[in-house]
Amino acid sequence: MKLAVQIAGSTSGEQALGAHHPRFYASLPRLNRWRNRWQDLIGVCHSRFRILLVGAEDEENLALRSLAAYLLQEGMQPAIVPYTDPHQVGDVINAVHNHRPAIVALSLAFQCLADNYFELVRELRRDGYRGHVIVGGHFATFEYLKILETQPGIDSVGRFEGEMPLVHLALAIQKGGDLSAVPDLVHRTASGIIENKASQELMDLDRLPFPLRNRRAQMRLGENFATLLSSRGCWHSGCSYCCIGAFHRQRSNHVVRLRSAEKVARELARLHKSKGVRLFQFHDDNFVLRTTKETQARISSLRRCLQEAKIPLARIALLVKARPDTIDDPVAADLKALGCVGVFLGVENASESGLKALIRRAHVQDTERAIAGLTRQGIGMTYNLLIFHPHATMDEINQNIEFVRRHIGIPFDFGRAEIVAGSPLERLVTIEGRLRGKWPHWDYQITDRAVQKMFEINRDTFRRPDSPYSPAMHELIALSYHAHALTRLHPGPISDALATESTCIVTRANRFILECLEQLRDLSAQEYSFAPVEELNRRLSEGCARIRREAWHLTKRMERLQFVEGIFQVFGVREAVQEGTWVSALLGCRVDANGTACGCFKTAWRPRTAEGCR
Ligand code: B12
Ligand code: SF4
Repeated sequence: MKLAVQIAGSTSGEQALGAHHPRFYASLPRLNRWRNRWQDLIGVCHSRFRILLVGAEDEENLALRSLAAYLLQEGMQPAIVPYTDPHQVGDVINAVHNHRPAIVALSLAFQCLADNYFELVRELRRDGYRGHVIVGGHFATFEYLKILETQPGIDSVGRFEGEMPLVHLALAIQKGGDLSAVPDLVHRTASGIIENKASQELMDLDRLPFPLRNRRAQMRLGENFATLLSSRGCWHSGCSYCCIGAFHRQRSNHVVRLRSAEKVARELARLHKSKGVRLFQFHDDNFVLRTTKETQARISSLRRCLQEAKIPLARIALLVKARPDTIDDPVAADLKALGCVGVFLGVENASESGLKALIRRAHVQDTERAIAGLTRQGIGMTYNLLIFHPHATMDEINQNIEFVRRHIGIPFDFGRAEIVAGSPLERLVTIEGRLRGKWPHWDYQITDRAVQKMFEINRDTFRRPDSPYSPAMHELIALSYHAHALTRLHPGPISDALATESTCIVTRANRFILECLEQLRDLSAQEYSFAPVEELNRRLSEGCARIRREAWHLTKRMERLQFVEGIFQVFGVREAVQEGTWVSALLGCRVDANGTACGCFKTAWRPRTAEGCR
């Protein structure tokens, strides 16, 4: 079994957390046993306090890695082990055996994973772990009481940002175990659950060390990839389904804090120079600020700092998140100039009533303006529609369907506004007496019966556990971002041809999904019957399998181009690649005598341009 624990034993703050070589992992248990015995013998094991950080790592988890960097800076010895699904229990238990931490710190950001984490704690305790177990993150921050009341294996909850509580907890345990002065900590004592004082101090983001990274960068969309943050919190902090506002507001008046452009540029430059990262995903809730003026000033300082750090902007590509009401033509142009190739646009609903119900404080015309501006700049987009919410109506759903039709070339997803702890929606459905389900998995009834029925059929079709719909949509989103990153980082006619094909695939896929969505809507107007639901399932299975096949083939061709260009870059003749007819033949692309992309051999029967697909 691959042991995924990553030892952070070095004193250097930027030292990578681990090696990715399989032999390194295989040798870890034995090496660690010897190291631990040796340290026990010579009595050095207490010089560095060991903490094991556990959390979902679909990619480098910035919560775990920020905490690990801070602990390391404060003289502790952190290690990270990923835990995304129950199959990884063994990895965590092995990590506990090898690292022998005094504290196991679990990041419980995702409410949907809470049960898995509770089971993990039970397993750890069954396995004999006697150290301190603390949980933190968004879900734990709000549900600390229920967690401590129902989960005897968990000793404490660190609320809000975890740097302070974790370090103070470690110091308190080292000094004998009086936890009463640990800020933002809620803990179990013999006399009951005690809620310590909230810390008065807000972390200065510029004084935090950079998150600890793996030795090698991850690959995403065929490029070396990293995630990073230029801020914490959200200036809007109001949406009904979101807990970010409460997470920051319950502690201070600062709902959003920005890192300085210098620090962001320095972190980005370090990742680019030391790990060859070219694709950066900013996980800020809103990379784009409230007003055009603020955003323009911010982007211009970021550009200046990147130029000072000698980062050629043409060699990097950025993915960011933004609210539509913050994007106009000047902002879109600035994003483009900074290297932005994709925006996760917070559309959320394409009707005025839906936006109001979700407390977005934005309008459909903002979304239309943002899409037009980003399209003019050639920046890719993707969005999500929360068509199901407590007060959704069929009229709203129809408006959303029309919106998708108007923007058929943009990959999207749709779903229900889920109840997460700390969100205004949680309060709303509780007050209205419509909360259903069992903690931590809340459910609710939609007021409009037809919409509720549509949601239920959606659960049995698009969202049934083995439905290929979600993977297909994720792959389409990735395909579209991939194409946009390709045209920026590998400009040339072949990239353009592949990007055109990507738009064609997305457009065809969206047309198909739209038809299925309409079928779903029509089913909700009829008496529920098994056969038509099964028919929709069959249609979805076949259609999504086709979409995934097409997306996969095109992705492979894009990766091949990136690979070939990578080789030619070594010899300094990267530009020659996209002009070589043998390369276009290899990749199945046709480039005409003027060097313009004009379609694809394999798909010659299809329209040759994205426009043709519409
Ligand atoms: C990046 C991200 C993702 C990535 C995950 C990357 C990874 N971890 O591998 C991806 C895109 C995969 C993702 C997916 C999902 N996400 Co998400 N995601 C985020 C996002 C935007 C940033 C998280 C982050 O890195 N923050 C930066 C770090 C530094 O801040 P932090 O996470 O708050 O961590 C600090 C504190 O929370 C605390 N802390 C954290 N852990 C611990 C542990 C201890 C012991 C202590 C003491 C403190 C502590 O200290 C940290 C440092 O100060 C957040 C929003 C946000 N602003 O945080 C949403 C967020 C966490 N996601 C959310 C959701 C709902 C989801 C999905 C369910 C969406 C969906 N419908 O599919 C999925 C679930 C994924 C899964 N694994 O099952 C919600 C969670 C709400 C909830 N309570 O459940 C959030 C809050 C977004 C929101 N506005 O509602 N997500
Ligand atoms: S959904 Fe986004 S914009 Fe709305 S409050 Fe949450 S982070 Fe802010």
